[in-house]
Amino acid sequence: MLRYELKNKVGINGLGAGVWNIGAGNDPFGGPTRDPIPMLDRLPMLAESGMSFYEAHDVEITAEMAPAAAKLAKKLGMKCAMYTPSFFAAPIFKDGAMTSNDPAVRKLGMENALKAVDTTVVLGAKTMVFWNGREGFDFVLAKNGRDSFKRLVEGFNKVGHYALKNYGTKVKFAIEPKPNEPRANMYMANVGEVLYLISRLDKEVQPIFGLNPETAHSRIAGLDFIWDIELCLEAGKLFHIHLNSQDGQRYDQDLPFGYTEPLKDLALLVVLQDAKYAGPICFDVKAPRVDDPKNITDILTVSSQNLIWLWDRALKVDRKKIEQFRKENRLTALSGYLAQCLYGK
Ligand code: GLO
Ligand code: MG
Repeated sequence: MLRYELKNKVGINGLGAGVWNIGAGNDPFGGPTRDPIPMLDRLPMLAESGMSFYEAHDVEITAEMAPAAAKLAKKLGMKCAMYTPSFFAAPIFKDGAMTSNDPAVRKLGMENALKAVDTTVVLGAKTMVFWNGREGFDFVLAKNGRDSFKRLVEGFNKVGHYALKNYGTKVKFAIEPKPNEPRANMYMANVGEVLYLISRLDKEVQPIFGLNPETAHSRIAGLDFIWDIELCLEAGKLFHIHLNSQDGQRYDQDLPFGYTEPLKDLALLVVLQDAKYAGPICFDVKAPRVDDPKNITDILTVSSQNLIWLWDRALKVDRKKIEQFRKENRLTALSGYLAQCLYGK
């Protein structure tokens, strides 16, 4: 069976994707265009698409399903790259989990988070991701922002201490920033904000907290994804990565990696290669509503193919030339050199 590998990648090799990436095709204005595929049936589909890793939320692969998922994955030669407590799908979390104004909702969020730590271990994943889903606000003064920040610190501290006590450093946490959608304004909107939050956690848990930056989330905010990645690397906090692409500052599209800004994606891979990034590389893409059921995994094939082409080209980028262009202050020429690496023979 084909399994994509990146040439000379340091550390963990192989690619990954979320089970939710091959969904039924809903969007905010229309229901499904494809029959939903049972979650466990999605694992062989990811494997057949060349993925070495799968990712899932607790509402997709529940704690009860986890032993069967782990067994099936083993049979398929796949691993779970990360697991996420869903703080955004159920109506009870409509105004957030850790930052809800309602203490009963915050309590339930915490219970789900701790349970998800246990399930992460059952699935054999080394990372649990927190995505800020509904942690935020639509109306100003709907929440007290300073209280919300304290609640996030308290919540992550609790989860961190629970993991350390029960599993040592077996499980690490990667917080995934996003500026908006589904909320008008989200807490943990960008990489800098999350790094600051981590710096306010208890000293003992800080080492097990890092980030999972996603290409589209930086681009929705008009921020440069490469700098976001460099900042995480500088802080030693690039625990995980979600690759995709985004066509401008609009709703979150989860398009195939490499589709909209290949030159920037090439430069991103140069940065990852030079930093010897050893963690997993996973896609967070969404099979579009218009794709027919039989082509549902095309988005993974296209993303993987683009990544491999760009990765190989990135390996050939002459780093000495980049240095030379910087020295001579020929920055437009540097951009032309990158274009040559991308488009030239
Ligand atoms: C949505 C996010 C979401 C997270 C996921 C992590 O915009 O990208 O899909 O990546 O909840 O498991
Ligand atoms: Mg994501």
